[in-house]
Amino acid sequence: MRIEEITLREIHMRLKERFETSFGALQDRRILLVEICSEGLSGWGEATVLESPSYNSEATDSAWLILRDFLIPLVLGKDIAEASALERTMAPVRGHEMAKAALENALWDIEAQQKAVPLACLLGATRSEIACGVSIGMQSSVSALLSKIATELRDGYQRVKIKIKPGNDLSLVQAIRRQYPEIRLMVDANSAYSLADNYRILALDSFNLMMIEQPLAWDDIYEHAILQAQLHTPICLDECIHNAGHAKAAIKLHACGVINIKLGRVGGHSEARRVHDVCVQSSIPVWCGGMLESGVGRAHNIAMSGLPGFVLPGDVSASRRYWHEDIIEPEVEVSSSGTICLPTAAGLGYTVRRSRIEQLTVRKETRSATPVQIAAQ
Ligand code: OSB
Ligand code: MG
Repeated sequence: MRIEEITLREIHMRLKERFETSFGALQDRRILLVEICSEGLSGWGEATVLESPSYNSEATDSAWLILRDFLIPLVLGKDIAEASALERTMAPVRGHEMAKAALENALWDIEAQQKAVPLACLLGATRSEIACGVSIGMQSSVSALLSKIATELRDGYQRVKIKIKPGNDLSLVQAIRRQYPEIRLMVDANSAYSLADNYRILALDSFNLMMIEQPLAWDDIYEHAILQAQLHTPICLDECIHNAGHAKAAIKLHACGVINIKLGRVGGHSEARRVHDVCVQSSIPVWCGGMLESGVGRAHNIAMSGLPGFVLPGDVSASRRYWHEDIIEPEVEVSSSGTICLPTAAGLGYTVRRSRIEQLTVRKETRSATPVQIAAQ
């Protein structure tokens, strides 16, 4: 696959509802999309950055700069045999996983189209539908949270995740468990706690939570191991797992019982699959995390979630939970039993709505490779 042309663009999309976590609130998304053109095919990827470096160290503007000035120049014009080989070409750039994932995933889309198979099949999917949960942002009151949960359960979602922070934790879980003693429930702290307030986390241990996601620092593994030793509830690591090496270390240290995999956080499908494989080998269940993606990022998440280790419901939900109008067709829909059917068309399996994307674009840069030089004989 010769990488002939790359278009980097920023689109603006407003979430239907403000999404609040322990690190802040989000509503107006500045989403980066990458389109690669190769041998008559076009592939799409999304850099799943937030607007500020509050979840990880990347952000919309830093990813734009790294892509434009470093990654695109490295890959443009290269002839790459398989999408999984693109990592090596981008290796001179350290970190910036979300920027890299946008490019690598776009190439996976192209490779799947070239081979005329759905991306999920190319990645090694073993299922035809995936299980879906929801991640509910912090609400203005307990009753608002309870009514939100009621809506999501009515829509069929298989598990509920709520966001917590110190002081906004035990009371929420108690209230939910009073009304719903049995639902599959979990909490995500987005690194809002330290070992000094471990008692707040320990207080959640008796509520039959499926897991407690990233209670401690975004870049810590060791202290999570200390906390896990005090808890029955499995810890799920999110922020601190950037590659298969981190996953191995976390598992060996008993720092977690579950890992969520986000394509952007680990740098794309190749590394995501390695993290998946490490977890499967150690019997650590995984699920697909979300970053409030547009349809492009969501379609990649859906394809990845077909792998055999994704045994728990992911934060992969319907387009209409996020957007009035998504940028893919058909929009992602969730069945009344809380599942998404893997698409059967080649590549991403959804049609990218070019005209809609054009309307939402606020900046765009296209770089073309110079034509192949005919070597002098
Ligand atoms: O920690 O999983 C997280 C959104 C933005 C940043 C981090 C996280 C989240 C979510 C939302 O929980 C998941 C989704 O519905 O896309
Ligand atoms: Mg999380």
